[in-house]
Amino acid sequence: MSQKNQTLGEFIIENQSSFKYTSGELSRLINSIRLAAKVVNHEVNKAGLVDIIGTVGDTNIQGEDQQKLDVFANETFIKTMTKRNIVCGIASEEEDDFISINSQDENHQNKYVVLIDPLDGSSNIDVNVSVGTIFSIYRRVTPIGTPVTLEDFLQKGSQQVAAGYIIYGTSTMLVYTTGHGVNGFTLNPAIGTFYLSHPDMIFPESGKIYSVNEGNYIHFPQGIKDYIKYCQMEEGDRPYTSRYIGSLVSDFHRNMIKGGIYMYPKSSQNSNGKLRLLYECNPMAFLAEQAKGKASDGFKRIMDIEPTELHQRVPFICGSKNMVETAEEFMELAQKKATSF
Ligand code: P6P
Repeated sequence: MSQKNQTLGEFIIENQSSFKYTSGELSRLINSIRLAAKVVNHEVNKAGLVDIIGTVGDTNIQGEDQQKLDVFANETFIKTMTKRNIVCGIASEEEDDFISINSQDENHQNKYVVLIDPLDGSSNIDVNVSVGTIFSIYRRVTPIGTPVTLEDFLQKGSQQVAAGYIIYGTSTMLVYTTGHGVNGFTLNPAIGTFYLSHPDMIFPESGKIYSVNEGNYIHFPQGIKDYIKYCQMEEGDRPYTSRYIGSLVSDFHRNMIKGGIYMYPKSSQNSNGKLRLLYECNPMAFLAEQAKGKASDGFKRIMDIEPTELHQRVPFICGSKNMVETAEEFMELAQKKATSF
């Protein structure tokens, strides 16, 4: 049983035996993500100062080329995982194609592939709103010893062995699951150590918060419009409160703690929605289900969707189980009405 104030390192060691593939490789992989998270956190936290300290030509105070933070985050996570000879392939929102990692001393002997959104919500950096990194981990399905193929990445979310996010907010947290519940670790920046601060995180079955960009309301499917109007009605525990940060990790994290629902539906502008299945929706869906919440595209469980493309988008509804199920009921009712004429 995990106890509060355990360090992430102690937690990984203690729980390694509960993970069915106990080669220690996954532990080393989570540790490499932890290290990269601390490096990115350092840069994100001083982002507001970049214009001050980085005003000397195109280089920053360290004399390095000025980099956009999402490019920096991408390079940091890729370099950290590559150098430690832990994964055989990486796919990133910032990379058009997947990267095959031919480990130096072994030929593609590693078993895991990682898909990552290195800095989700990075447009919020300029206005000092919290952002996040999202990661998803699978075992490869093609033969060990051969270069990874697209097939290793186009796996259903139900095949994930681990998933998580780092939220760079008022405090920096790493929240992840290996299929045995969800645990949250808060960084003590003074000593660079993550401590178990939120053991066994659970979505409240219901909540009073709905998160959606209502600026797109007129473009939403009728079922989503009907659900939003339901949230706004004076009845029972409603109206709910609308909270939308514009940063998936932040909205998800708050809703997991307080209870709520996040929606990024398809619209006439985004025919499949905006969020990416493989490195945004699937990892957040794994966390949601492990925290007794739910995640669907409005009709189908996110983790049952058969991927067809690396950067494919899907509609995304995720959060407290009862709220997601109510939204799905509105989607189903609207679809029935539309097809009954
Ligand atoms: P919009 C950030 O770009 C992101 O991928 C999510 O983190 C966030 O919830 C959503 O897009 C915001 O998109 O269209 O509402 O600005």
